[in-house]
Amino acid sequence: MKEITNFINGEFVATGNWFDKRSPYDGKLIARVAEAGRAEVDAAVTAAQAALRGPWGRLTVADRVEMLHAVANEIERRFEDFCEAEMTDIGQPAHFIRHVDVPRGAANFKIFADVIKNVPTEFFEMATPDGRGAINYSLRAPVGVVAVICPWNLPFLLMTWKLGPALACGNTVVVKPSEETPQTAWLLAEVMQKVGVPKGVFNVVNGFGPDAAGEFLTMHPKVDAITFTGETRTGAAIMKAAAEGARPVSLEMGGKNAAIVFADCDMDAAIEGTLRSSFANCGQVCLGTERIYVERPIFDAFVKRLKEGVEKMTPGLPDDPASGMGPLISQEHRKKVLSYYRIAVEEGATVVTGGGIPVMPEPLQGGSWIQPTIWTGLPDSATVLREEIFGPCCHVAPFDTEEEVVMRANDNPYGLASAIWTTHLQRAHRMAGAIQAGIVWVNSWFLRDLRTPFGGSKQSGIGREGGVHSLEFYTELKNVCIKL
Ligand code: NAD
Ligand code: 6OD
Repeated sequence: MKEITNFINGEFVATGNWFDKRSPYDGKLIARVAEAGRAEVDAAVTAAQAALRGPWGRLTVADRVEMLHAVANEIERRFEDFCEAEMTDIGQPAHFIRHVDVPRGAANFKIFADVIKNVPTEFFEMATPDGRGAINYSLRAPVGVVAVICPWNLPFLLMTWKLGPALACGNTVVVKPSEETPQTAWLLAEVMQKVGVPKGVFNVVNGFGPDAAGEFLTMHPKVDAITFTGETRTGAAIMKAAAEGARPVSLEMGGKNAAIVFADCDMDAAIEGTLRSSFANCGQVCLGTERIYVERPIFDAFVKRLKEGVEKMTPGLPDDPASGMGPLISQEHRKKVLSYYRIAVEEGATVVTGGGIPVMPEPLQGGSWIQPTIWTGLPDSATVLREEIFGPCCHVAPFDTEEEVVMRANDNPYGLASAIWTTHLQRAHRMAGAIQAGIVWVNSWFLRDLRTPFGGSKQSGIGREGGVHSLEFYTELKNVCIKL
């Protein structure tokens, strides 16, 4: 049995308390995880604070860049280990993990190393009353100890997406992986140790959220900033924790994203894109589209083709090349998603396909498998059109005009992402401007250069990270004024 420990001040640390990590595809125990209590969280934060004053704090930008490239290279060398860990933790098809999650994780270290290497500074010359003048320039200093609170849906990608910029900017970190997906943070600790990242710079504490490792970490007075990805409700709790000591937060939270399909779209591309945007990773992607609006003349044809596509998605194990979809992360999450499946029907939905649990062969019956589901026929006020479900499901509704669909898409508490399918150039630009979301895709989905800003509007987030935008959160910008 694998035993996953914490990583504090450069050492792997077990504790007296262990919790179980079970496989999403058969429910079997795959690891036990050492839970960090208050003492371990305190030790991790204290080590991170001390490391700021140690060798790490004295490295030049060039040294840090070299170290981050070494981290990325070592992840690439151990690519198979990371894929295996991620596949067993989240149970999704290998191609998604091999082509998106793990490679993007390594890229997160390289890209932010390049960002910090190339960041310019501003410089102003000013007049002074004595005529000698002065110069002003800006310096970026690390914020300090950053708490990184991670979700389970794309664990490695979303953890490294925060670690890359945090470390590039010279901060030290304490990471709290999701209790559902502890493996890749543990492997990353081995990588950090191997490439010689100084003790205390990178720490991992395992455990749960409320009244546990997550809360102990975000409430810790020596934490200088908190970066979080997860549910909106949790983000609100973290904001409250951050208010104690007036610490900055970066929050990437839930979504209820709309895909909008115009009659002038390339239908094949729109179908392929919507199958991915609503069902990839078993619907467990914050950017996923659970609300689909289709222009009325192509509505029936679109629903028919989407249904055909969904019914071809056979569930299977990650290493089965025929698998179109893995299970949900846990039995608990399946209960939540199934409760929305019930509510949709109670509120009058037509179930186009799915709606329940698939029959799986032994030994997969203990897994949290679920049928991908399409609904039609609900008003925009229906529960499944307002609340984030985070499962493989979507509702498809017809619309008649551009103005109407903009209003309906925006009439939602979330504002993370949107996908527009059209071949009409002016309309694409109009829609991109009108939709309230942090990212608007036109004729694509989940395509983003890591140098661009990423984040949500409304209840989907606070702040933007990505490329130079990450510097706003992970550094303190200070002005230096020198009298000549
Ligand atoms: P979650 O909010 O339940 O948990 C996220 C993390 O927060 C976990 O590590 C958890 O242990 C920790 N946590 C929970 N309560 C806490 C507390 N009171 N104090 C400190 N830490 C606490 O989210 P999840 O279920 O792991 O992830 C799914 C959610 O994440 C979805 O809502 C999804 O939309 C969102 N998400 C958003 C983005 C984005 O970029 N906007 C990306 C991925 C996932
Ligand atoms: O594009 C990314 O790197 C990013 N942060 C994706 C988020 C996916 C959410 O599930």
